[in-house]
Amino acid sequence: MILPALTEAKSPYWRPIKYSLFPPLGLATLAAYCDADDEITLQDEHVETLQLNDDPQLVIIQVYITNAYRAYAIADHYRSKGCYVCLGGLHVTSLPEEAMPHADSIFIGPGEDTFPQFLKDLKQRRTQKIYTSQQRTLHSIPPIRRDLIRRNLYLVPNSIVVSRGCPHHCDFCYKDAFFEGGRSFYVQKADEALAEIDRLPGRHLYFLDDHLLGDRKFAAALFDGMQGMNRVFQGASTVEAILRGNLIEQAAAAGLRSVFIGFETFSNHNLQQSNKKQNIGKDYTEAIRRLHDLGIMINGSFVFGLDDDNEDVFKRTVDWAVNNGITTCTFHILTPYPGTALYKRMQQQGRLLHSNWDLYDTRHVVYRTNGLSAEQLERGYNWAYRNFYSWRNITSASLAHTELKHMLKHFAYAGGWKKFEPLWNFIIKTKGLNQMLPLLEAILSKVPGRQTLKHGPLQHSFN
Ligand code: B12
Ligand code: SF4
Repeated sequence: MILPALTEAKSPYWRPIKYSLFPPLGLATLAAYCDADDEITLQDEHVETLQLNDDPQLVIIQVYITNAYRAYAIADHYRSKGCYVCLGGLHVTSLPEEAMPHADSIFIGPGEDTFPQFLKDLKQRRTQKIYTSQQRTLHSIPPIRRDLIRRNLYLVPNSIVVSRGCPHHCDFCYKDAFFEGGRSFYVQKADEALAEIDRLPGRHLYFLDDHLLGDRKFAAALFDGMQGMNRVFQGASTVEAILRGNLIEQAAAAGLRSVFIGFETFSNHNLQQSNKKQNIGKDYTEAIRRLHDLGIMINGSFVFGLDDDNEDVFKRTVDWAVNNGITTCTFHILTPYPGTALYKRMQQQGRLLHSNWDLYDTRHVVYRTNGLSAEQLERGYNWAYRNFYSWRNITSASLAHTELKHMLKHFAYAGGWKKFEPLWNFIIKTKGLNQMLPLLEAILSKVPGRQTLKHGPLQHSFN
């Protein structure tokens, strides 16, 4: 099983630490369907040199848009040796015709139904060329084969997903294309998710779900079950879910210490055009206040290059993020991924500049822009990263908090993430990454925020 490196691995943008965060969870999920005595190796090119001199019976490759060319080359290599090659993942689902010549079988959509079916077919020597996911459920799936993951190579070995997809339909997102033809948002049973959490050593968890608070009933049961498990965790949510009801308080009580939020843009026109309905008319600053009162750090995500953007969007965004005490920011240049509604719209308008997938990495402009030139957009994007992560702004943003502990955590987290690259590279080389986990857990420890002090019961589960 192989996760080929994203092409970015050979570019000046490459940050080894970013790609040593999470193990290949998708492949480890699929491995669980193999027989216990099958001999499996799971290779992740982001953290190790691939060994391609073997002759396995079966080769499983996960294809993202910016590792597609590398994935096809590896697939061709194994097919020339007579191995059976399967390709699947987001990019194969978007462009099956492109992937097909490089594989014996391709897989469209999530693999929890198609992969076990394929394994049965393989045993009976009647495999098909295309497998399309139809039954969408996470109920009673076998435990992820975490034994295949070399934990010491990752900063966050405990990544976990307890749902698939998302209830929303933003037009730039892969989600609708990937889940076409079936349910596009579904969750595990809460007790099965809790059992998976129980199997993970240590305290820290990173939920990779698109929207951890997306199914309120499930999320409430999950957070309820996590009370007293002594975990600290990170995850993603929308502004809307944070503002509604008291789910976010339950998440904080269960150990949520940092949340990824897609703010994307401050323009209503941009939100409407992107079909990001859940953000329209929502009070971003109120959501931030609520999170900060709970001592939760924020990773804000922003997209540049939407049609209503002009040259001042970069400064406005950075200033807003700093003034509002956002801990880390992820900036993206709008990227029309094949299969998305955005891609179709741009294609109809003749705005796509090329199909060099290596450059579809949210760092390059691959479409004809509207309010900004391509050069302004790329320059502004790079400026925003440099400026937001300047020591000056890291300090100013830290000082936006009311609690001293939150200020210090913010400073350590943002500075540690962006300012010590050579140190991270050294730690990666000496294979000591997971020894840094206690430090991360300490940074994610509880801040006695204003809200939490008011409510007695929330206080004692975690510290
Ligand atoms: C973790 C993650 C990362 C990690 C990836 C490392 C890793 N080891 O996986 C890191 C931090 C490196 C990363 C970086 C980026 N990411 Co990212 N990331 C994710 C995230 C949050 C989770 C992936 C995951 O583990 N999912 C859970 C597992 C269970 O699902 P899965 O991997 O898809 O596998 C299932 C199926 O795809 C299928 N399958 C997969 N392969 C195969 C193969 C076969 C043979 C079969 C049968 C089935 C199959 O079966 C699996 C089980 O159902 C996803 C969002 C998401 N929810 O998936 C975004 C996501 C993949 N990232 C995305 C983006 C845009 C990026 C960045 C460009 C962002 C940036 N500007 O930095 C970069 C670079 C990526 C690139 N250049 O392409 C987009 C990709 C869009 C696209 N069309 O490719 C996603 C979908 C987020 C989004 N909502 O837009 N990312
Ligand atoms: S909320 Fe996020 S994951 Fe959901 S559709 Fe929009 S961009 Fe995709």
